[in-house]
Amino acid sequence: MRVQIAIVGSGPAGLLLGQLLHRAGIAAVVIEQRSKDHVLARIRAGILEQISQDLLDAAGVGERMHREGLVHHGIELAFGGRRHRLDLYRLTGGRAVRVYGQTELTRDLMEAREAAGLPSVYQAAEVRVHDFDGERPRVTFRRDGQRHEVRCDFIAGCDGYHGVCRASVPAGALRIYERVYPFGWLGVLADTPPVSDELVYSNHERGFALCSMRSPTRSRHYLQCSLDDRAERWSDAAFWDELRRRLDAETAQALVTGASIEKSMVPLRSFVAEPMRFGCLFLAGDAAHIVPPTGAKGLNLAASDVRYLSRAFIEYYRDHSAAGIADYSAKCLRRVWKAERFSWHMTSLLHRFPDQGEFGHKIQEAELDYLVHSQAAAASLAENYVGLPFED
Ligand code: RFL
Ligand code: PHB
Repeated sequence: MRVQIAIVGSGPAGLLLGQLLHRAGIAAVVIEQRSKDHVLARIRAGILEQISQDLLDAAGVGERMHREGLVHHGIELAFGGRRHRLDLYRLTGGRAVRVYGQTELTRDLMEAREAAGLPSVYQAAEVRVHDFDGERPRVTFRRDGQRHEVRCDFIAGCDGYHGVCRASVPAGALRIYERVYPFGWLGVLADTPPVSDELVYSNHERGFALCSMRSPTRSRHYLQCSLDDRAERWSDAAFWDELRRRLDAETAQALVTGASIEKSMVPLRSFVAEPMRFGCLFLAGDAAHIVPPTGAKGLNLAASDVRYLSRAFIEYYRDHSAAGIADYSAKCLRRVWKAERFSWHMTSLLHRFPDQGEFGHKIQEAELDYLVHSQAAAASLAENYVGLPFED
């Protein structure tokens, strides 16, 4: 098989890139190691910045997001037994975020790809990328016992943190920056109404908690937990009890409990691999960087990489210019590091760290108090939360 772009991975980054390229008349194939159902069963992110929404519109898949996604004009911070609202809309001069689950967005993109009859390979085994430092890169894989080869101009490595693309780059060519946090998040999805119209981020002495949602009838909650904890060890009753204890009285009272649909644990990590391009191989999304989920930036950063990458490819084929390709890594990384900073900062502000001591706790309290009483501090958080503007 011969295509212009071989996309490895059918997460949000790979699928969105495929759709944007298709609309520009560029031929791509998506190669994914898992099944469609497996990809769709992963419950992950839930908050879309405006730029991610705009990109879904540009890809022609925004219709259901506009219909079903919930626009949020604010978030709530709970600490010291009270809830404080940050009015994102007012603080940013009219910007907001939209609650729309990664599962839904992935489904919309998969359906659009299928409807357009675009080539995708699911359950591809032994996916390997070759010769990306030359001019004839290839991707090989096995499917139904047969070996396949895709020849292409460029490879887009959209295969997530554990993927094969970053791992195939010679170690000396990569610089890794990493911070592993001494805790994880335990997440529960349930068909219960959300506690509030907006997300509640809670800093509590027992640990961080987040009350989020997927719809007016489906809630998503998280608890800070220790790294050696396991989701299976938590009964639904134990989860709801612990969540209630970490919320202010008003929120705790509004909490409606019910059977969980999904329960999972995720460790928290900050990670950046530099650069994001090696010859004809481009890394995008989680393949290149990870943020702790506290700032809701993971999925949005994947979308922002794809925006730069799709433009670079379109410029290359339409205008015969390699400028976007040459700038890809540097442009992405400027945005990536700002999101890394914000995600690290939100994580540091809201979680209890084993070694923070009384001093560290007092500093957190002071900063939270500053945030809700200073227009300047609140505006800075709000600007980052709704997403920094693009610098093209
Ligand atoms: P994805 O979604 O991981 O997709 C990568 C795809 O590549 C496939 N793959 C391969 N395909 C072919 N060959 C190989 N060798 C392959 N290896 C892997 C995988 O099966 C997969 O289908 O990366 P992408 O597209 O960059 O999208 C990024 C987002 O998924 C990610 O940033 C967010 O979901 C991060 N994240 C969260 N972000 C938030 O903003 N809020 C959250 O609440 C939130 N929760 C999460 C998360 C990430 C998690 N991970 C990665 C463990 C919860 C979890 C559990
Ligand atoms: C989610 O709904 O899964 C979610 C929302 C906000 C975050 C992280 C996760 O900061």
